[in-house]
Order: sequence, then structure tokens, then C-alpha cells
Amino acid sequence: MSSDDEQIPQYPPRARPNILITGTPGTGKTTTSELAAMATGLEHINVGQLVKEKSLHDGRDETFDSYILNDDKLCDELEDRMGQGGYIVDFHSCDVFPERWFDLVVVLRADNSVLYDRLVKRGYNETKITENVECEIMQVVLDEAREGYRQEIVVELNSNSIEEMEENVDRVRQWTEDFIRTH
Ligand code: DAT
Repeated sequence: MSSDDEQIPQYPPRARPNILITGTPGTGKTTTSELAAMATGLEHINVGQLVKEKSLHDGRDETFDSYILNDDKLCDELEDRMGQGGYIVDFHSCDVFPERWFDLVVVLRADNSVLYDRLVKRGYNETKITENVECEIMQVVLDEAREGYRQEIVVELNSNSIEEMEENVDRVRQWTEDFIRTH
């Protein structure tokens, strides 16, 4: 065991994996997670929704029309479930979670024009659209994932079309079956 490994508190081995599906808003996390949950039998946790429902925030940021996340409340809420395994966690950020929670981190990517159109359709204000498109151009979430997790568990997948989404869901399904067979 390397000294790096020693610093990460480990759970007992999980029979079923936890998968984080992350990416800039609009890249397809929720749609992909719902389909992947159906394909794998893992349970989907939509963190954005959970934050709203359980008030795991410190109020709203009016400029960006979003909630100010309370990291501690969120991690406390999820800790027990993550210890058990068997979840697909869907969130636009990945640096709030402990590294030990996840066996696979999927970062979805979309081309700027595709993402722009999706966010317009969603009714985001101009500030929020610009911030998110810039975030995607700068690959902020991918860099966050590469900094926060071992590189062999981080996978970057394009999510511009329905075909790509289906391929991505199939990859997650195959990876999950392999994990379960070997754990
Ligand atoms: P996110 O959860 O990342 O914010 P979403 O799953 O809500 O994104 O998707 C945003 C919109 O884009 C929604 O109308 C579905 C559509 N969409 C997502 N991924 C797609 C893809 N790969 N191909 C076509 N449409 C997609």
C-alpha cells in the first residue's frame, strides 16, 4: 500500500459500486443517470433536487439564480448510503464529495453550441448561460474530477446526441456488471 492510499479512509469493500455522473449543467447528467439507473438497477440520486428538498443549502445566490450549497449538510445526508454502495450520484460539481465514495466518475461533455441551446431551452438567464458555457469551455468540471479522484476511475464521455447518450449508458451498464462480478 502506498502512502497516498494510507491517507484515504476506506470503507469495507462494496458489493455494488457508487458512480458519480458529473458535468456542466445541461450536459445530460440527469437524463443519463436515469437511464443508467434503469439499465443497472443502481439507485439514482439527483443531488440538486435533494439539496432543494432537504434544504441542504445556505439560501440563494440571486445573481446566478441558484442555491448556495452547504457541503457539510450534503455529505452528512449521503454518508450512510454511500457506505452501502449501489448509487448513481448526479451533480454538477465533484469537489464536495470524499474521494472514497466513488468507484467510477463519469464526466459528461457537450459542444458549446449544443450546450447553449439546451440552457436557453431550460430558461436560464443570460448570466447563468454564459457562466456555464464558459465553465464547459474551460473544462472546469473535468479538471476538478482529475484533481479529486484517481485518474483510472475518471472517464470523460461526449454527450451531444441521443446515440452518444445510449453508448454512455451502455458503457456504465457494462462497467457496473464487471464491478459486481469481481467484488
Ligand atoms: P443536466 O442534468 O446535466 O443538467 P439534463 O439531463 O437535464 O442535463 O439534459 C438537459 C437537456 O438536454 C434535456 O432536455 C435532455 C437533453 N439532453 C441531454 N443529453 C442529451 C444528449 N446526449 N443528446 C440529446 N439531448 C440530450
